[in-house]
This record gives sequence, C-alpha cells and structure tokens, in this order.
Amino acid sequence: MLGKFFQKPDPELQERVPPGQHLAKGFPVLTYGSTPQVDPASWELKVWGLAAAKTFSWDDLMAMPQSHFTADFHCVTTWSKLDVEWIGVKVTDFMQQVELDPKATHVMQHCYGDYTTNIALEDLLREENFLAHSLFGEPLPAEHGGPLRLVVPHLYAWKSAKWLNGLEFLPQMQLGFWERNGYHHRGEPFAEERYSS
Ligand SMILES: Nc1nc2c(c(=O)[nH]1)N[C@H]1C(S)=C(S)[C@@H](COP(=O)(O)O)O[C@H]1N2
Ligand SMILES: [Mo]
Repeated sequence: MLGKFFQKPDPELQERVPPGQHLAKGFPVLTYGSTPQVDPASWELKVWGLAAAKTFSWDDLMAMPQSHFTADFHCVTTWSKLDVEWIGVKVTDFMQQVELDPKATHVMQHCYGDYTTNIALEDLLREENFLAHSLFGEPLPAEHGGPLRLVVPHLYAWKSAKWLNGLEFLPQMQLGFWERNGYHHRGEPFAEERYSS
C-alpha cells in the first residue's frame, strides 16, 4: 500500500495514458501567439467550401442540444490530463444543420487569431467530438479557447482548435499550421503520430 502522498496510477488509468505521455498537474495552457478576446455577442462560426455556406451565431449554437461529456486530453509536448469535463454541442448534432457536398473528405479548422489545423472528415464526425463552451462547469476561459473550441479526444490536442470560427470542407487534405511545421497530418496519440516523417 502506497502512502496517500504517493500517486501510482492504477493499471486502468495507466492504460489511458498514451506512450511517451505523463499526467499533468492542473490544466496547462498551450497557445501559439496571443489569446483572442471574443465576445459571444459578436462570435460566429462559418462553414464553407464543399458545404452550403452558412454562418452560425452564439444563439444558434445554444439552441442546439447541449451535452455534458468527460474526455482525456493529450498534448503532443508529452502531457496528458484525464477526465476533463466539458459542456457543448456534439459535432454530429451540429452537422445535422450543415449541408455537405458528398465530395468533402477533409476539413480545415479556422480560428480567431488565425491558427489552423486539418482533420479528416471521418475523424471529425465522431460521436465523442464536441463544440465545447464550458470547462469544469464554468464558461470556457479565454486561454482555453473560450467562448468556443473544438474537442477531439482521440487525436493529440493540437487538433482541438481553440477560438474556433470556421470549418472549411475540402476535397483532399490540406495541412494546417503545425502540420506544415513538421507535425503529423493525423496525430493519433496511442500510435504516437507526433511528427511527419
Ligand atoms: N487556436 C488555437 N488552438 C489551439 C492551439 C493554439 O495555439 N491556437 N494550441 C493547440 C495545442 S498544441 C494544444 S495542446 C491545445 C491546448 O489547449 P489548452 O490550452 O486548453 O490546454 O490547444 C490546441 N488548440
Ligand atoms: Mo499541444
């Protein structure tokens, strides 16, 4: 029996920590550049490309079904945080209101502040992905991507765009910011897809 001041992750937790990752204390912030300050009143989310162009307001988003969800979070810089609690709109629910062209296979996430990250359409359209606006029961803080970010738990967290304001649907893969700068195009943490080779 270990003392209460030592923490040895039990085997079930250990299984949830991908290779080369360790558990973070607290919830670190990882941002390239400065933190955009976006007011929900002026916030918008646009879809375009191989989808009927549409702009969603904050009220549009709040009128969609809201879900609580808990997910693990893995940053490629080797920290992970288990059991992060979010509230938001399921990507699959949101996509009911998007008219997709069947030729769309890939998506570019665009953000306030100009960060981009790419994701395959099938990686975006998973039940466990969310447009999140609350973190541990509070409005999502600006440094963690508030008012709204994407959460894609099955990929490294650079695929979870903070301050999301656009989804561009594409007929083939294009690379986003980190992907053009040496990171893997997909980024699956259990396969350690960290860098492009
Ligand atoms: N717009 C934007 N989204 C972003 C980033 C960023 O710099 N800008 N950093 C990414 C990276 S590398 C990680 S690990 C997570 C960090 O999220 P957090 O700051 O809430 O921990 O956000 C991702 N989404
Ligand atoms: Mo990251």
